[in-house]
Amino acid sequence: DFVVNLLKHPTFLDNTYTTKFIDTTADLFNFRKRKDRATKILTYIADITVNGHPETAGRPLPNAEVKAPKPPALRAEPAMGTRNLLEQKGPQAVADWMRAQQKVLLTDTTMRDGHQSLLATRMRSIDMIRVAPAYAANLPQLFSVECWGGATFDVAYRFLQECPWQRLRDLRAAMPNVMTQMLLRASNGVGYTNYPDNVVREFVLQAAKTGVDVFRVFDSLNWVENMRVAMDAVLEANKVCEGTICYTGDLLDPERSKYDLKYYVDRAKELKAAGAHVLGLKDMAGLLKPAAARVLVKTLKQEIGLPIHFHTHDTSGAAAATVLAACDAGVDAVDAAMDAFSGGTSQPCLGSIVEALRHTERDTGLDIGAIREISNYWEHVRAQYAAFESGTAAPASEVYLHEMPGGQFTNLKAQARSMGLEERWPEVAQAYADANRMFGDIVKVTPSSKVVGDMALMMVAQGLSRSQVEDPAVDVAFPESVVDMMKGNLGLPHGGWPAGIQKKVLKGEKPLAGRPGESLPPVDLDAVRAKLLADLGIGGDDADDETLDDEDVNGYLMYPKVFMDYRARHRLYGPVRVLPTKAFFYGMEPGEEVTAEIDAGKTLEIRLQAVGETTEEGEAKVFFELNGQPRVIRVPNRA
Ligand code: BTN
Ligand code: 3PY
Ligand code: ZN
Repeated sequence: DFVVNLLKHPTFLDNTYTTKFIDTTADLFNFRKRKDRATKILTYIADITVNGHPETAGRPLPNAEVKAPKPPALRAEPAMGTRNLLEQKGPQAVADWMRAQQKVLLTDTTMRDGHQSLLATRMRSIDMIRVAPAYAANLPQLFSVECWGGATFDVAYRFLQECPWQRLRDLRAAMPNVMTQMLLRASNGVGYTNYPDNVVREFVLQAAKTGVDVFRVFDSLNWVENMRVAMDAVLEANKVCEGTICYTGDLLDPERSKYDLKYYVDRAKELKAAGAHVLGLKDMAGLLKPAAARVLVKTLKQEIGLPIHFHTHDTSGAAAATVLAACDAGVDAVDAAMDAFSGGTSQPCLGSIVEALRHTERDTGLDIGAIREISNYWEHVRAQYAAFESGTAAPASEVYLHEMPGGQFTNLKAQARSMGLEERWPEVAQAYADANRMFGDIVKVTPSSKVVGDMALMMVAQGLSRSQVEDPAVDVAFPESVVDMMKGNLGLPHGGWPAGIQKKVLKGEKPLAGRPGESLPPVDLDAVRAKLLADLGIGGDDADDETLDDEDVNGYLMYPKVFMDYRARHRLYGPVRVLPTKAFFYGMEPGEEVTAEIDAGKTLEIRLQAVGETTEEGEAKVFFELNGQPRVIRVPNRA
């Protein structure tokens, strides 16, 4: 063992060792049996094959006919795109260029909001990275590819057992000519509550460094004051700052005058003053109707002068009409999802928007054949994720009642199902609307939407009406998230919180006076790094070849427990991100063979031979062939 350790030691291999090397290099004496990455991956497959994946148990299986997705052929060398412009001339030049275009610019959201809204954010990196070169080569005229942020960050660590930063890095490398775009919840980072200012700043700088070009920054209460730290960091990184207003209510409804034209123009002016290069208009629930879009886009174009990037969801089925109305009114860029990931709670259909605008003065110039090929790929990808389909089959005008964001809708439905409330969904929808009014008619988007959702589920589960919840004489144990929001930890909504409900929730405790970030002490980043190194045992004996980089520290700061759990599982299972999606979620069948590229050019050919009997100790023996060599893996049989 000693000799093996010695021969493999980098210092030895480098020829930089001295005679003192053996005395001073403690890890040479660490003979604990280490598992290599291939063994760890086999352990994962064995575990899933024997015990099933906790997330797909009891859910629909992919159709047996489903074939592995095959990315389209590359039609050309990647032509110059928006990313080249950003690199060469900077973010203001990108904004100027946008305004000078007659064509409508398109962002493809498939790799972020598309699967976040249709498949509970479960799309794995490998399915994105494999098609990314086809975007670069075949659709270089896209404005951007939204592929990071929102819920994708924590879901990657938490449920997909992969590093979100690595996804970004790989996508960036595979698509060097098209801008990547992320969704950033301003002071909430990619989390659910406000973080200290220096954590937000570091996160943005790291995201820019790893590969984000366009930052869509929004605040869940449209409080621009609470967006400055994030926006300033984007400006500091010299990336495109898309300062974003969230749309809610109904612009043309005189009864919803809280969110009238003046409200949006005022917010947009604040965002421009805060340094936004682009004005984002984020209709996260798909509430903006065509006639209102005409008025809103036209007015914002006139009054603000920034290029406008419109985002919506097709929950109602009417989103394409709104997008086309926005195009008529002069919107500069719009979001859409590739056909196979469009519609419903996702974005409207990219190919259809391209076709609708063809031969008009706003023709997008995108190659519809290339779109079809990429969408065909996505269709096969989507089929692998049958377990995560929500089963929502038709457009729903009910969205105008509850106003739930597309990304939340399917999640809340699943939550309701797990609480045995699925049959009572219409009540949940009504309670969501009631809770919103009770909180003063607020913007509902992550994380404020989650708070309203928590409240609504509680009201239905406990049979509480809005007036009972508001009644000081009725005892209510409010959800944690509601208390947090009423304390001011998500910031301030337009017009403040209704005094009555705030008083009842806080039980006499005083709410925060200012911006949460002001009162959160900065995190000592060096101390966090040192603690992490110690907790993970890096540099010590039992951490194998683990490392800790700046990306990891930033991941930990967003989600300490989620990150640590991810690292613990990584020790057991290794880089399972390289597995094909079906094997990852369902394990393998005897006789089945998969290929996994563990490093560039280094592949594992994995064949499952048989699942053997379970030993007296409760361990199942699983027989593999790895690159032609027999391997037996034992895993606990928990089934
Ligand atoms: C999770 O759901 O906890 C993350 C996905 C991977 C978890 C693996 S699946 C096999 C093993 N059994 C579990 O319950 N968790 C791990
Ligand atoms: C998110 O914050 O994840 C959203 O998609 C909000 O719309
Ligand atoms: Zn969205």
